Amino acid sequence: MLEPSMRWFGPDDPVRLAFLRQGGAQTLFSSLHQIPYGEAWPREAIRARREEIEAAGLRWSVVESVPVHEDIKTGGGKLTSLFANYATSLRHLAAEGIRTVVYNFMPVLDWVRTDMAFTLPDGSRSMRYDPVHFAAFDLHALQRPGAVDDHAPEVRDRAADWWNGLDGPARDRFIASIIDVFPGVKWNLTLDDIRAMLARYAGIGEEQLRANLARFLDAVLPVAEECGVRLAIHPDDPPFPVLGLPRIVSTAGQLDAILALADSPSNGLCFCTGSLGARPDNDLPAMASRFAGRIHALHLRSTTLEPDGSFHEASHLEGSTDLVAVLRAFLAARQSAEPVPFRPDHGLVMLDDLEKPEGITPGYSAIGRLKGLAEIRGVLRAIGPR
Ligand code: CS2
Ligand code: MN
Repeated sequence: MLEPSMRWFGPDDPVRLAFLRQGGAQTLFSSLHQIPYGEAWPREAIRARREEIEAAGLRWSVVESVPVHEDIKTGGGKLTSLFANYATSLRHLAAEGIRTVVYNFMPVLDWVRTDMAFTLPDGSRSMRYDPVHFAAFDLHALQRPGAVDDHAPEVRDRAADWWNGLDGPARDRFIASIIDVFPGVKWNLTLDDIRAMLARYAGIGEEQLRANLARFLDAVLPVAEECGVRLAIHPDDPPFPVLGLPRIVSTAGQLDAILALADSPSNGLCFCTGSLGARPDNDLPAMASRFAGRIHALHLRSTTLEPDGSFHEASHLEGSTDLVAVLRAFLAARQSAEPVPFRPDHGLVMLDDLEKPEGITPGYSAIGRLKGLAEIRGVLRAIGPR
């Protein structure tokens, strides 16, 4: 009922297909990162990727992601052709047999961390979010108008101290690690690019962003339904507002509101415990149970919440989220026998990966993810249906 999967970034991924299969994956989450956001995916390119995956003895179960262009999120620009292109991509994917499509609706940035190499007590490395460091980015690097109102005075003081302690190269490295970590692509964005992107959201609050999502779904869901594609929205990471931007995929109430936009199996969720778990008021087992029927893909990871509002990514079975409880709740509530692909959402950097000179795609180490996958498969063997 749950299919073990891994993410694969395509031919440029330093982790080879065979390794993912050896690690226990049966299917893959993959995307065509070479295609610019907003363009239609040609069927031939989809077929080539599918065949490459199948030649390695795996199956392409989930597209993560067909990205949503910023114009769709802001509601400005050539929406008619963007919607048509998205629908074409869905048709072409369905024609090649790939019917689960993850997307997100996070304005401007994908996931945000402030330390991409946070060393844990055992020497393995994780990624961390620290509100003080993020405030330093917002106030001192970006110098966003209005930022001062979004951080508590004590956080602002600590942010200034921390920023003043960094030299020029350290500041540059820190800035790059925040603004240019979109999965699978490198845009060489500058602070000015981010300022321009942020400016487009002036006046867009939660209601307007949800209306823009509704408009997107109105346009593409009929096509998704017709060709049997299930869209699965990925939660916001982190699941609270950043840079003064609205958030609409962070809480149970917000997920309810999205599902209510269209009562259709094509309007579904990618349930990411790593993202949702960074909020202490998200009860993940309860949410996994409540949304079980509309969850089309699972990202499994745990987050350790620290007392000051920081968090870091934990080993899969440790941290603040009880993944065993989440899986029990999901399996108990899920009615359909249709398999749901799950992947370890990120992994720690450990063992030989710590010494790889070429570095590791943030979050997507081979060994740390394989450890996570193996642990989760063990849990499922013990608690899951045979
Ligand atoms: C992913 C997301 O790497 C990750 O953290 O979970 O970036 C995810 O791929 C996108 O947000 C989905 O569109
Ligand atoms: Mn995720």
